[in-house]
Amino acid sequence: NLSNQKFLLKKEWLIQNVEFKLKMIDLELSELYNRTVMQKVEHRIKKADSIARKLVKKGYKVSFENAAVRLNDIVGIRVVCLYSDDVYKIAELLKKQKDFTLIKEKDYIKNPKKSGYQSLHLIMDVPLTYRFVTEAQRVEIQIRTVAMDFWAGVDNHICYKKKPEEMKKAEADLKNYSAVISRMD
Ligand code: 0O2
Repeated sequence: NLSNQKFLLKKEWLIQNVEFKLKMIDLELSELYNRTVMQKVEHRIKKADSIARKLVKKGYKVSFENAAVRLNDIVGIRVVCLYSDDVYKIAELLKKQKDFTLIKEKDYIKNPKKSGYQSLHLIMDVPLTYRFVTEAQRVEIQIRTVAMDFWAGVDNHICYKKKPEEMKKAEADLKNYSAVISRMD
C-alpha cells in the first residue's frame, strides 16, 4: 500500500545518502593512503518477519510504532575494509559529518561479543526532507575488516540465531577462530 511505499522510499533515500557519504570518505582515504580502502559496501532493509522476531526477542509488542522507535537497524549498511586502523578512520570521518548525529557507538572490536563477533557499529541519525518536513532517519553502520566479515558470515551460517545443544561445539570453535582473526588483523 501507499504508506508502505512511502516507508520504503524513505529508506532507499537514506541508503543513497549514507552510501554517497561513504563514497566521499573512501575517495578521500584512498587518495591519502594511495590504496583502496573500502573493499565492499552493502546494505539491507530488514524484512517484516525479521523486524517482528527482533521486537518479540526484545520484549516489545509487534507494531509499526515500536519498530520505528525501538529498532536501530531497520536500515543496515556494512562497510568492509582491509585493516582495523581503516575501521576507526572511517568511523572518525563519519562522526565528523555535520549532518549526521551519532546516537550510539558499539565497539565489538575492543570488546568482542560472547560469540566472538567483532565489528564497530555506529547508530546514526540522518536528516531526510520529504514534503517540506525534515525528520531523522536511523541507520546502523557496521564497519569491519575482511577477516571479521568472513568470520561473521561463517557464524551467521552455522550459529547465529540457531538453536542450542548441537551448536555448542561449533560455537566454541568459532570463538577460537575469532581470536585467531584478531591476531591476524
Ligand atoms: P541481521 O541478520 O543483521 O538483521 P541494540 O538495540 O542496537 O542495542 P541489537 O540490534 O540487538 O541491539 O544490537 P547488536 O547485538 O549490536 O546486533 C546488531 C547486529 O550485529 C545484528 O543484527 C547482526 O547483524 C550483528 N551481530 C551481532 N551479534 C552477532 C553475532 O554473534 N554473530 C553475527 N554473525 N552477527 C552478529 P540482527 O538484527 O541480530 O541480525
